[in-house]
Amino acid sequence: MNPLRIGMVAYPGLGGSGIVATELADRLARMGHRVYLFATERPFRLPQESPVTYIPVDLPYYPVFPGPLYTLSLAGVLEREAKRLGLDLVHTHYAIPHAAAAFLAFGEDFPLVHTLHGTDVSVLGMDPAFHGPTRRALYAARATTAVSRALAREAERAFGVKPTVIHNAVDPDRFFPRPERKRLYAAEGEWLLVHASNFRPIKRVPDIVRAFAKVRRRVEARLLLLGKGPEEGEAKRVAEELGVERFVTFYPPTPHPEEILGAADLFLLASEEESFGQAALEALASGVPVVATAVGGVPELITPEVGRLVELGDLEAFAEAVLELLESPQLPQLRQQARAYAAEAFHPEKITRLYLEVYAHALAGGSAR
Ligand code: GMT
Repeated sequence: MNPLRIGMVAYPGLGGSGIVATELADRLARMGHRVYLFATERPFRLPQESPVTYIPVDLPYYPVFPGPLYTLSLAGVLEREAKRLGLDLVHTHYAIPHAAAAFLAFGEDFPLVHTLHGTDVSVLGMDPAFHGPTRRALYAARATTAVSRALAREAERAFGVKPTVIHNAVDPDRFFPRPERKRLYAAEGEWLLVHASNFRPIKRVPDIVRAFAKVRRRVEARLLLLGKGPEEGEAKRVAEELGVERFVTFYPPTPHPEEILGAADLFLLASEEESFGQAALEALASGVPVVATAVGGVPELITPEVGRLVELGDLEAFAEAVLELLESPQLPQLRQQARAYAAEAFHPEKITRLYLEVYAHALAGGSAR
């Protein structure tokens, strides 16, 4: 394929959709494509030396409006810059409001690709305030993709589109085992259990603390909660109530989660909704088996060779699964399997090729339906 001029639209913050978009943009640019990343801030995961060009989306303030008009500002900058830069296609990540903004900017006569990530379909996508314009925009696009088969099914029901399933990628040269770092986070003889997220209610961080308290009754362990968000206070309160606060470390978001993940013994994910689970994939690549709730697309990622799945809300089963793995003589083998599986099945080169196939389909006049 000849080098393309690609406009990528993403949220720049700590969310998984922004990480996926930024890493894809970086990889495509390193392959020789010209990639322009549109966001309200420079994405925190975009390396300084990246060949990707960051295009700021300004949010002009006018007192007549009740708030900044992000959708309209994005549409304006996309329309203007696409002409100036001669973009071949625009690829948005997270449909709300990115799909509608791109539709406003280009209508149907431009190659638009939209990647659905999760709550843009299940929560915000179902909100009557956003559903109509989002459905219209997705339906008119040349292609949509979804990060799991579970999410693709949900999107088909919600919006009538047929997304191509492309799982997320992980870079095995960045996420790899770092057992020598474990002593930085856990005392001698303690197992190190890690969770990383934006601590939103759907992540059920307090449930992780409750399950951890059960684990602590049987083995020496430390829980490291990496991230920040609305449930941090509740997670601290539960840790105090259960008397395990001394063994729970709250660690602020870092641009280098690989340094912590690589040191862990297990990764824990107790979400009530999860279309994929990017942090769990990063843990696997770091050689860290995962215990997770069997929701959304998580079963597409966590197989018995690399972790355990439990029913949502069954904290007894969650703690038992953690203990079973910690006490299993198979744990070193699971670690190796996790690493090999993530590095092979979710390698960025493989995933980037799949996106390029979707681009080719969009450029050839394809349809999202
Ligand atoms: O959909 C969201 O809740 C936000 C989004 C994000 O930006 O973090 O998360 C989703 O996209 C990630 C990247 O594809 C997935 O790894 C997460 O599983 C997914 N979150 C949910 O489905 C709750």
